[in-house]
Amino acid sequence: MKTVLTYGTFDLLHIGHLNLLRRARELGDRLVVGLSTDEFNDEKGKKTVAPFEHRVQILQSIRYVDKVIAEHSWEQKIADVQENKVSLFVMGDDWAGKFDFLQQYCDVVYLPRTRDISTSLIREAVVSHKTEQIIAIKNILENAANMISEL
Ligand code: C2G
Repeated sequence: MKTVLTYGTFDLLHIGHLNLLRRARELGDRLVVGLSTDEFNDEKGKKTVAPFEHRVQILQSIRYVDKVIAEHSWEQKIADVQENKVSLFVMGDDWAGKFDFLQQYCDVVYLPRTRDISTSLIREAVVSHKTEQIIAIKNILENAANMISEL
């Protein structure tokens, strides 16, 4: 039984996350995901939209994910590898080299990130859509005010 381990925030789940989870799972027989808690994301300086409990349920419903554990700190990875009898640690290559210290406990692989998608891009798209809506409403109100003033 080859167990694969990966970590992440997985906020506003998107195809980049799914590609990573699928490829990680395909490298073994089961996939354990260390999911960053809201408190740990504060420590990472990462703002999230979905709370930890929602992100847990979403990950648990993905067919590639066999087990979700909480990621509370940077220091828990060695213990997680040992407790879960992990053979392979996988991360996207934006983390390349950062977790090579795990090589004395298991194999370490960095997979290419999926291009042109990220949680921040999604957030920006929502904000710009909202801005367009606000501008459209403002124009409608101005037109209405002009029509009323001409009555
Ligand atoms: N990812 C990807 N392609 C993207 C976006 C993300 O392959 N377009 C990968 C990342 O490389 C990471 C995983 O998806 O391996 C989860 O990404 P995040 O939720 O952003 O994880 P991060 O905040 O980087 O947390 O201890 C490690 C940290 O918890 C990693």
